[in-house]
Amino acid sequence: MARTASTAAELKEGLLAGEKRALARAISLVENDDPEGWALVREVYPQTGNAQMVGLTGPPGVGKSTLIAALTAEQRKAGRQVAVLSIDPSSPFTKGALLGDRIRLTEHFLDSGVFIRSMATRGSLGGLSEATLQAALLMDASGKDDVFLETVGIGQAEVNIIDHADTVVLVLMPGAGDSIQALKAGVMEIPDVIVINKSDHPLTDTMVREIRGVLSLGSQEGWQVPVVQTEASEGKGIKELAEQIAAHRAYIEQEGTLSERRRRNLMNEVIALAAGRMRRKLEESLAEDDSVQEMLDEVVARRLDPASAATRLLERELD
Ligand SMILES: Nc1nc2c(ncn2[C@@H]2O[C@H](COP(=O)(O)OP(=O)(O)OP(=O)(O)O)[C@@H](O)[C@H]2O)c(=O)[nH]1
Ligand SMILES: [Mg+2]
Repeated sequence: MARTASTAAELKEGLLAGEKRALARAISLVENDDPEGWALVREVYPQTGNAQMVGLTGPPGVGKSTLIAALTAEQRKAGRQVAVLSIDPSSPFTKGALLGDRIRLTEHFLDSGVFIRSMATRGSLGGLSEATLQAALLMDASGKDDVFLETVGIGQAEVNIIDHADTVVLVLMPGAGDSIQALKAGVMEIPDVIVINKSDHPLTDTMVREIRGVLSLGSQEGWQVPVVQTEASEGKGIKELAEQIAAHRAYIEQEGTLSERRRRNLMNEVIALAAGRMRRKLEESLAEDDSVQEMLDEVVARRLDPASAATRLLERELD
């Protein structure tokens, strides 16, 4: 027991001191749903809230990882500590298969000021699992100045990242007409910054015009979403992107929307955690409790409707 306690204390100390290994170990604990991991997050939580959380989302292959690598280099030049959390698409068929493949940050692996981690979303549709939020908090607690969250966004999927980022960057590439349609239709939330990467492509200008057209339909007050052209693989436009991210950050800080946004994010986080636990509990009772099975039989036999069954199930759990 005593040994465990001292190890936990050491881990916390290492984490708060910004040690790479302590951070890696702490994230593994939460990833494995180890109670020690949750306890650690509980303890270091008061030390979080200092990192700038930037979410990059967008369709597969648009260059999110390449952009993050370039942004990381930019932030390192300014002496900032960086963490990158790349979230793998949740496909039950490719569980973890894409791991590593998605990260284009090899140049930063040996830098002690950069921490890189890839996580697979365990089947929770569309994004950041519980463990991912905890991992981001741990990165924050370990003193990172910038945390870049990467997630593949296809329609609804980016809603999750918006819950955890102070600034959301949507990355697109020329010719991605679908994304413009999604933005127009409101399927995709309007981000804080839009990047058109691979701007060496001849269709770039058309794309920028179309995006500006969609944005002009939105509010002309408050933060005006900048459209930045980059060529991530060549390091072009990265400085401007970093500046726009910083400008957005300054804007929300000055307007007081940062704290509002974080309040909303944390509320969402609490609800997501509670909902996740509730779901697990319900599934357990479904598997273990005969009376629940019998109730389900009633639904199958069309004697009880699904909504009434759900009400009964909830009443039992909340008692
Ligand atoms: N021509 C060109 N290619 C680029 C540019 N930026 C990235 N690429 C290439 O595009 C491919 C995909 O880049 P990634 O950074 O892996 O894209 P991603 O959005 O992270 O991809 P996923 O994580 O798989 O969704 C790679 O082969 C990059 O080298 C660019 O500005 N111009
Ligand atoms: Mg990637």
